Amino acid sequence: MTIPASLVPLPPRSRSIAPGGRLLIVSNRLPMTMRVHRGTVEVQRSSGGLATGLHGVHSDTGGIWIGWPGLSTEQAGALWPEMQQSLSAAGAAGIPLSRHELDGFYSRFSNGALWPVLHDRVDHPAPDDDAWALYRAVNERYAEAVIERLRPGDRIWVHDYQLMLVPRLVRERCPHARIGFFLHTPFPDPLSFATLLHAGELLDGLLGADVIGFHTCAYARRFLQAVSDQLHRPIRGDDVLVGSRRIRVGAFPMGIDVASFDACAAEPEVRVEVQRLRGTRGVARMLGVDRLDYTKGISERLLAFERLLTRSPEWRGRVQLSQLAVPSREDVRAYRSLREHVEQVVNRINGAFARPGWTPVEYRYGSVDMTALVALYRAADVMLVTPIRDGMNLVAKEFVASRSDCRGALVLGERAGAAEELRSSLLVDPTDTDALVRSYHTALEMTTAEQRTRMRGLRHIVAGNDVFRWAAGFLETLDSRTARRRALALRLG
Ligand code: ADQ
Repeated sequence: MTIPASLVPLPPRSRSIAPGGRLLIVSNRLPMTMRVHRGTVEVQRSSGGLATGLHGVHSDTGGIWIGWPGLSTEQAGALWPEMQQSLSAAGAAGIPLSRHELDGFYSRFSNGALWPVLHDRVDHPAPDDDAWALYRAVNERYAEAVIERLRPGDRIWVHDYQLMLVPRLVRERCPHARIGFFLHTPFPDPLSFATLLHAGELLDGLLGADVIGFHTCAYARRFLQAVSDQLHRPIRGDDVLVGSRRIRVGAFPMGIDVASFDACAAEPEVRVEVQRLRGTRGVARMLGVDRLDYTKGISERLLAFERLLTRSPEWRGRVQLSQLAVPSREDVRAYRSLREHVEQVVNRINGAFARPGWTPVEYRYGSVDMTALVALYRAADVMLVTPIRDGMNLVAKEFVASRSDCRGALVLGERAGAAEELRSSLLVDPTDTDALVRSYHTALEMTTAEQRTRMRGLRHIVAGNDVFRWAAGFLETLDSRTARRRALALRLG
């Protein structure tokens, strides 16, 4: 099979999202978290990238967001109906999941088996039959929730690796539905993907969609190769042929809410916090901000920092690495081990090099709000975004959007999806410790003139493709692909 060279990112045609029908968004988690407090239900809205990007089209079209509300059925207990009512008022529908289902579907299959393979790690434990059965059953539950609410003319947009069977399950029952799917992770080498038990069923699950989107052209190409190798489906240009259907596979690089970061960076509270953070003059600040995940390269980054201090004593007392790690998937063993490992390395570096008035690594395990995050980005001289593999990595884009002062240097791992766009960062192989150390030196010694030139280039790219354009671009492609079907559905009522 020849993979077309024409898999270029599809540029969105406009900022506005065409009124192409109601949007049913389907994601593992809802953009709000429910909590039971003193016998009543509380709803907390999330401001994550996906929620921000899709908020407009969701509310403008009277859409429904379908997903898990963050509470097991055991935790919700008798309050589940009340919770569903609050969600419904907010344009959402909650999928009830028990602790057992969450353990099998989410922790063991999605995060224990599928996530590592999608990041090209083949040393993963094989999923057990029970975990796969629960993944299937929960995907069926999501599909059922979509089918129950589907009306003629609706669009369905399914998100991410937890729900790869949903497009096929909906298609089987609703052959004329208009379905898009977006994968937020990388798509790996087809041979890595083939090591996963049930790889073929997962690929086939995705082929229920009309449009399948990835962050980069490379992921889209690998997906087409996997479909050709494993399912022997014909490929024409960027399309997969399944019977009479043509499925569009394309790159839609996700952006962030650039205007919000830019505006936040100008807030007086941020300025005050930046002054405080910069503290001691003459100490350069390096920064890492990540979910605590083994794909983010946190240990490798710390080891390179240790090597910098060991081999270049002139930096001792003159540089500090601030690492912020947001807790993640603590019920999966690999994540608990990673947390212990990172803490050990931090303690070892601080134990070996700290002196009165200077701590080499400042490590924080927790989440911060947007004001604190933007202040950290603004106070940094060097931003380290060095994942081993990453679908996109929005932190790199957030850093750039926060730097209206055009200062600071970005060290970016070449295997993050963002590296396809952010070419004027300092690109580095995140697994090569010496290369990382060299990039730290280059970043720390970069002149302000060079920082400005590079940052201008980066800001141009980030501003040109924000999260609203990303959503509009994907939905416009889905609309143009399915326009005839929509017209027919509306005529037939
Ligand atoms: P993640 O791997 O979670 O998601 P990433 O792109 O790294 O996503 O973004 C993480 C988000 O969490 C950023 O918005 C960042 O600001 C925030 N964050 C991180 N640490 C934080 C902290 N301590 N406190 C507060 N906020 C923090 C997946 C894929 C990515 C892909 C995204 C979007 O793995 O590759 O970019 O989805 O598609």
